[in-house]
Order: sequence, then structure tokens, then C-alpha cells
Amino acid sequence: MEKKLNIVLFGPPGAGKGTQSAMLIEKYKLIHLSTGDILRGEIAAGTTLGLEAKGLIDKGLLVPDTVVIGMIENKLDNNADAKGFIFDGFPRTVAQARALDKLLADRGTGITVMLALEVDDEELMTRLLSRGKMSGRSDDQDPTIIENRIKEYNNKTAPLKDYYREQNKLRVINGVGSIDDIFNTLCSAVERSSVAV
Ligand code: B4P
Repeated sequence: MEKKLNIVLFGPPGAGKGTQSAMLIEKYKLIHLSTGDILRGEIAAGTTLGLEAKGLIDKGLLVPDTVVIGMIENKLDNNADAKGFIFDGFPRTVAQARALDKLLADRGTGITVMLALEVDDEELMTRLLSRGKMSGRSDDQDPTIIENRIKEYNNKTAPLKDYYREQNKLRVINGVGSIDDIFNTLCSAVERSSVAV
């Protein structure tokens, strides 16, 4: 069976996950799985799940693990023939990371590499408020909500770096600089990791 390239793109809110995913899927022909995009789709469609998620997202809180794990499982099964996946904004808790490892192992594959974008809090705030002005995204409008998102990241999501470090899959990348330079650094890390596994 052909080996899949499965990338976790990781970082605090506004680190460039969505931006870089768009370029990585184009280059490596992967399927993009963004839990944030899926949740925003549910909100736009006015589903029950979307309504529940909106209440949490607008406070800067994470959506329950069971909800996002179920969404990812569906997407994996709907794209069983893919060359690989980019997990953008997922996993965000250790429970989600364990569930993802199990879902992939059950399908005969696993995570190739976790690319962790690092950006300081001040730069994150500037980027998100500026995206909020252009996109109108409700969670990007208010500095207090953005601070909550950064707190949620530090408390629940940042510990995942240790989870992947223990598996020798963590690659830390400076997320400040030009989008193209960061992209080139990410590609070098992907290529080193795919030959290493
Ligand atoms: P997400 O949709 O994942 O969004 P995000 O973390 O806010 O943004 P992202 O990191 O993709 O944005 P990017 O930097 O590319 O999550 C939204 C919410 O959904 C969460 O708060 C949570 O409530 C919920 N959720 C999602 N997944 C979940 C999960 N697994 N479990 C529980 N809850 C979950 O872009 C930011 C801006 O920076 C853009 O304007 C971009 O143009 C700019 N930018 C990018 N790179 C730049 C660079 N190098 N220099 C300057 N600007 C740059």
C-alpha cells in the first residue's frame, strides 16, 4: 500500500495555519481538514451543531472533543483514497491527538510530522484584528475574545507539542516573516520527515 503523507499543522490562533495549508495542499496534493472551516460551514448552514459551536467560538472557547473527533472521522472515511491529509487546527487537545492516532492506526496509517508555527502574542493580536476587519469573523473582532483564544491555546493545545515530541514528530518553525519564506521552511521540514519515516 502507498504510504500516506499526513501533516498536523499546529500553532496558536492566527499563526498562519490556514494560510500555509492552502499552499501545502496545492504542492503535495493533500486533502485539507480544517475543523475551524468545518465548524464555520455548520454555523453558516444554521445546523444545531453550528448553533452550539457558535456560542463557544464567540467566547474564544474550544468546541467539545467528541464533536470535532466525529467530524474528522467522517472526513477520513469520505476521502479514503487520498494521498494524505493536512490537519489544520486539529488536534487541539491531548484527547483529540490520542483519538486521531487511533483513527489513523485503524486505517493502516499515522501522522508523518507535526509542523508547529511559532508567533508571539502581540503579532497574533495584530493579525487577527486585521483579519476581523476584512472577513467580519465574529471571533476576530474583540481583543478580549482573542486573548481567551490564546489562553485556551496555552492551557489545552500547547501541551500537544510534548505529545508529538515524544513520538519524534515535532518540527518547530518560526511563523514570523514572509509567507513564502515560511512556506519554503515548512516544505523542507516535510521533505526531511517523509524520507525519515
Ligand atoms: P480556526 O479556524 O482553526 O482558526 P484560527 O486558529 O483562528 O486561525 P488560523 O491559524 O488558521 O489563521 P491564519 O493564521 O492562517 O479556529 C477557530 C475556532 O474554532 C477556535 O477558536 C475554536 O473555538 C474552534 N475550533 C476549531 N478547531 C477546533 C478543535 N479541533 N477543537 C475544538 N475547537 C475547535 O490567519 C490569520 C491571519 O494572519 C490572516 O489574516 C493571514 O492573512 C495572516 N497571516 C498569515 N500568515 C502571515 C504572515 N506570515 N505574516 C503576516 N500575516 C500573516
